[in-house]
Amino acid sequence: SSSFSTILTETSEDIGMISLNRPEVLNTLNIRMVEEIVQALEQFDQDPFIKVIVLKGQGRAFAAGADIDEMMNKNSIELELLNQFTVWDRITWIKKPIIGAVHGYVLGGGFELALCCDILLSSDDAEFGFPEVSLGIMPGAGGTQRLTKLIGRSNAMKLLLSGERFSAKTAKELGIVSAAVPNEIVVEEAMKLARLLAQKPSLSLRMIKESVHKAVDLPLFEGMQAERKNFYLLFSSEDQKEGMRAFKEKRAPDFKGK
Ligand code: CO8
Repeated sequence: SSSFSTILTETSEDIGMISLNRPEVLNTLNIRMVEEIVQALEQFDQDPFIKVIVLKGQGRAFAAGADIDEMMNKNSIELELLNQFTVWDRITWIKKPIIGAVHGYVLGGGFELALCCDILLSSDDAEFGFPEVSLGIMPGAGGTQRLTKLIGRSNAMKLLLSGERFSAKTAKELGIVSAAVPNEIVVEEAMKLARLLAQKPSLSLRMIKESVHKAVDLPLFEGMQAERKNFYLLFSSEDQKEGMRAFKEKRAPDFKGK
């Protein structure tokens, strides 16, 4: 949409792509940019023709963190009243799969944005890290929570307390990214995966995504109850009937997304 000034959006068939576009400052996330990213996510989420969303950065980085210029002179009360993280919270409500294709610097708030993606693919030259500690602050957009739930307390402590940058190879070993591939093909790989997911019945994708999020948030028993309800719900979809009928008839299913 042309109303955005800090990001680019485009569609490729049923895939929506969002590109962070302040390359001259390594896509540092100012308030405007976060608002635009979230608006674009919501627009794609509401668009019936879009099935999967890909998020990436233009230039030599995914994002080098929050905009230090914008933060440096703020005080606690200004931040409390600004309440900027409610915008971030809206990412939690996006129902369609978000695939992050990251490269170059993935730091601070940029890393937190990457951790909001459902699947992360990385270029093999990407550098990750939470440098906040060296600025006298700490992550504020979910970094301490999401990273810890993803890789466990000990590894998260080391990375968050030291602020050290680490490689895509380490990110792969820690399970932060599902693959690290050459820079030239990271977006292509993300699109390939997006196209694969886009062929699946979208209600299944939706219920699976929701259930995996519950697994992160809830105790096992409650997560199991939530999973079961979503499982039952899918038996009201036409795609469930079609999927199983196609299996029996030994033909390819024709999913309608309902
Ligand atoms: N904020 C503001 N400007 C930045 C930032 C940033 N985070 N990162 C880079 N820039 C600017 C540089 O100042 C520079 O501008 P100029 O040309 O005017 O000097 C331009 O981007 C290019 O950067 P460099 O010249 O420094 O490029 P290098 O390749 O030499 O270095 C680095 C790249 C290593 C990424 C380096 O720029 C760097 O260390 N950047 C800061 C990284 C950082 O500390 N990030 C964490 C910020 S704090 C944070 O994210 C808190 C999150 C809290 C919640 C999120 C709310 C949105």
